Amino acid sequence: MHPEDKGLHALYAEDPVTADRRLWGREVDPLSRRGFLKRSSLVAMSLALGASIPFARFMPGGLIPAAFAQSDEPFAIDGKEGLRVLNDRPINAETPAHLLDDDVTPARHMFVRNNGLPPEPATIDPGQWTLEIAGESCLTPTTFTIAELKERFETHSYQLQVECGGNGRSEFVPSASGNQWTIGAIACPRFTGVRLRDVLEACGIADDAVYIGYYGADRHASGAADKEAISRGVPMAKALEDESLIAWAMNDEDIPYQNGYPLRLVCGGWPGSVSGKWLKKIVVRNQKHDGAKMAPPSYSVPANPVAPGTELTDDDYVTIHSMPVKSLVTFPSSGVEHALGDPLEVRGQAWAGDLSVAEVYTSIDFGITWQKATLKEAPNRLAWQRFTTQVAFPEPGYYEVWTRAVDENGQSQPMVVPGWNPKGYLNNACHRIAVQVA
Ligand SMILES: Nc1nc2c(c(=O)[nH]1)N[C@H]1C(S)=C(S)[C@@H](COP(=O)(O)O)O[C@H]1N2
Ligand SMILES: [Mo]
Repeated sequence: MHPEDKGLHALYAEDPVTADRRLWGREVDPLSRRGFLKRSSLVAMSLALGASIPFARFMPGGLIPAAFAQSDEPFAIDGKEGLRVLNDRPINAETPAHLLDDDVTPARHMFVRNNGLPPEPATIDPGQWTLEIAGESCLTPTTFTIAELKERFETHSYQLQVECGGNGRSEFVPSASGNQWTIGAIACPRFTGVRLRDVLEACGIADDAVYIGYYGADRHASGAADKEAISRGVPMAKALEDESLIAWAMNDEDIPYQNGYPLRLVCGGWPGSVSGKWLKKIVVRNQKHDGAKMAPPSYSVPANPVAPGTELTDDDYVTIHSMPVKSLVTFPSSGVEHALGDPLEVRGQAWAGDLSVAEVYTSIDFGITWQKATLKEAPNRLAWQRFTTQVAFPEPGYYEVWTRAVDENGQSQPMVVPGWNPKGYLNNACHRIAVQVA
């Protein structure tokens, strides 16, 4: 049996160093690690945490305290602040949860997910930039400048979720290759542009149109000039929604370079990969788009649940459409110290892809009991929703605040990592923060 097939708990018992690297990308303090091997090691775990764990009796075996997941690595990406860099070639960087506390994600805090080599900044001239609309199901292929888009079509603004399909990948066991996103490949800024629908209709959509695909100005990581890094798309119904935008602005400013300046597609609520950056061309297709990273296993999951580690063939997969329900505690940040007696104000964001979020709950006893939070409505469809709640702690010690959202169809976030899949997509397990109550 491959060591990865035994599950994390077994791997910790056998080879804790490898298990740490798999889970955290580094080795953790041995004292901390020893703590979660067995419940009998509670003393060691409490020592490492510097506090007792009042709800220890409810703590799932093998649970690694959220307090151990913190990292304050330095970084430097032009125009970005506070992001955790996962890869610098190409640049991939995620946002710590506490920097997602704004209702509208500021540009400096929006994550970056690059598949290839972005166009050189010096080669980008928004005055010269063109967008070509073509494809076998486009009746009148047309090329627009950005000025022409602004002039010919009505301008719309929406706050839209962009979440990478691989957000949460780091928690899958056996681990999936790719950027080890933890929770921060999500943002919800406000985009301004024209409706994709208006532009496509102006160019004539043939009756046989089923899909659109995008092409960006970035190139494949190999540097090959004729090879796309990524060229994905959405079915016609998603493309024609009011909120699907060809955007030139984010939060009333130019879109940041790393997020697709000067023009990008935004189809909110679906894997971020459908929202093409540095947008140059859109094709209307009479078949499912077949650009780079459209075929399985990219942005695809098994049509039916599979055992972790199962090998699949292309026919076993379906392409991901809407992202699942999810939530994040954005205040306080994990590891906060709190005085016993005062209730702790907890707030965060919740979203559910194409759907709205109906309820958000928090738990301080490892998911045994749940308290309903106050939830705001979204400013528009496909934007995340703010939740707030007050949490009271019964005695001093180490706590975790867990948060769980439920979508309008009654689907809840799972408490543990859901449906293993080869590429590590769609992990919408509950978010947890550590709180030390003294
Ligand atoms: N042209 C182009 N568009 C792209 C990508 C890319 O590498 N090139 N990455 C996609 C992926 S996988 C995601 S998750 C989102 C991320 O958007 P962001 O980098 O602005 O956060 O952009 C998508 N659009
Ligand atoms: Mo992505």
